Amino acid sequence: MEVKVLKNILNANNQIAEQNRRLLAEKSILAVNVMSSPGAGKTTLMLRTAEELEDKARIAVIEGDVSSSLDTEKLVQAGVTAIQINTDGGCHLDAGMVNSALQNLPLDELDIVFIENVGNLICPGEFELGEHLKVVISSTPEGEDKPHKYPLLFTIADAIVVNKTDLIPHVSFDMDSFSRVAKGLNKRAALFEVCGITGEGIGEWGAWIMDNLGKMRAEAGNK
Ligand SMILES: Nc1nc2c(ncn2[C@@H]2O[C@H](COP(=O)(O)OP(=O)(O)OP(=O)(O)O)[C@@H](O)[C@H]2O)c(=O)[nH]1
Ligand SMILES: [Mg+2]
Repeated sequence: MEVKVLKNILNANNQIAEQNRRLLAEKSILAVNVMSSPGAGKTTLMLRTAEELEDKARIAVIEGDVSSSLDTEKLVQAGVTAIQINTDGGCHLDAGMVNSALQNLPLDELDIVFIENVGNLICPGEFELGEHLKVVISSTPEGEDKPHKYPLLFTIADAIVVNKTDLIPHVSFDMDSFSRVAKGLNKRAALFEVCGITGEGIGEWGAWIMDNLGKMRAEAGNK
């Protein structure tokens, strides 16, 4: 019985995710779902990405948090178009929430929408949002064993971003071991090593995003 209930919820979510996909395709917008545990550096990556892509693409960020609008305020203060979703206790975003946020963004003036999911390394992996790319951030103080212990997000990710590389000397994070396990779960994912404070590695990450925007638009043009 419970399995059936969960299936119904996921089916309903997937139908709205499909609507989001159609809306994004109509507007030729790339959508990127950014997931991580709380504090791994999602908002910081959004701020650095907005700087990196400033002259290359018009971006907006949908901010998902259980409560508060702190992350949106940070982005807006930095001049980034951003909109807040509060889940009021929910541990992940769903496609309906993203649909409401999309309706409130100036879609005709955007190239890329980043969706900062609720800080959680488990639940966001279960819910399609209609995004083109799934990204998981793992920060070095969390330890190199996260892909072992929370495999789902690492398995479904198109990119795995290791953040807080500046802290490696202090937290004894073994990058080789992390990469080995992550690649064992998912050979397809691009792997980036970045520092949200110094901006190291953000150039490669930004180039990958732009590359995916180009590919998405080329594929849409061929249809
Ligand atoms: N040392 C260091 N600190 C970082 C780095 N990136 C982010 N931080 C800090 O880590 C803390 C959390 O960063 P956020 O970007 O707010 O993390 P988040 O994933 O958005 O957090 P939630 O939205 O609460 O889940 C902040 O104090 C950041 O300044 C980094 O590369 N190095
Ligand atoms: Mg945040």
